[in-house]
Amino acid sequence: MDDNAIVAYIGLGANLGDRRTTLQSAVYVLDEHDRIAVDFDGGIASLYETSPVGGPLNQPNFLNSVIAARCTVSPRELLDILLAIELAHGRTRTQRFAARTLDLDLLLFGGVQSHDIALTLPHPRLHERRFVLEPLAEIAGDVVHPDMNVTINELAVRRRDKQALECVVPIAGRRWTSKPSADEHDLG
Ligand code: PH2
Ligand code: MG
Ligand code: MG
Repeated sequence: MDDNAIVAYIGLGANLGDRRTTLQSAVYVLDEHDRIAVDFDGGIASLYETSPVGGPLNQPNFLNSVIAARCTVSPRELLDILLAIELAHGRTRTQRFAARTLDLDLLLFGGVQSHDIALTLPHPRLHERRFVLEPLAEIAGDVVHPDMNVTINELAVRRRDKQALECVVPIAGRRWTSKPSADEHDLG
């Protein structure tokens, strides 16, 4: 990958269907793009089970995580790629915050700030959501939020205090995207 690649952080969410398989598949499909390289060592956060925030009552729990990817596409191109991957995994859009098979949110794109109506960067709700901040802090704790000028770690701590009751529970470690390799089988 090009030296000019920018690191983007992408939030993953699913609360319908086979959530974990869908999230794994989305990560692999994204990495197949020639101008995007998912950072499989170090850039995959744990997988979390989280209670739904907002949206219709009684929707199922989410699985959430965050990944880092090195990109030589523009933020708009990346957004379109993410939307296409959502559609390929059965995403439909009905009401806002409705249950979904796959949600891919562009959280940060290097230090880019954009207040375009089609794409706001950083993601406008990143700093208020524990289901984003907890996984993001694992892989980007020292990254400074470009609008707020504080680190992701600091934002995560603030939110933990405010929303101590919101359920955000890690259910798989940072290797949750890997498929077992032949070597691991050999070790039994
Ligand atoms: N996404 C939303 C709204 N609410 N709640 C959880 N726990 N996880 C999500 O990914 C999520 C949500 C809108 O995209
Ligand atoms: Mg979302
Ligand atoms: Mg979305």
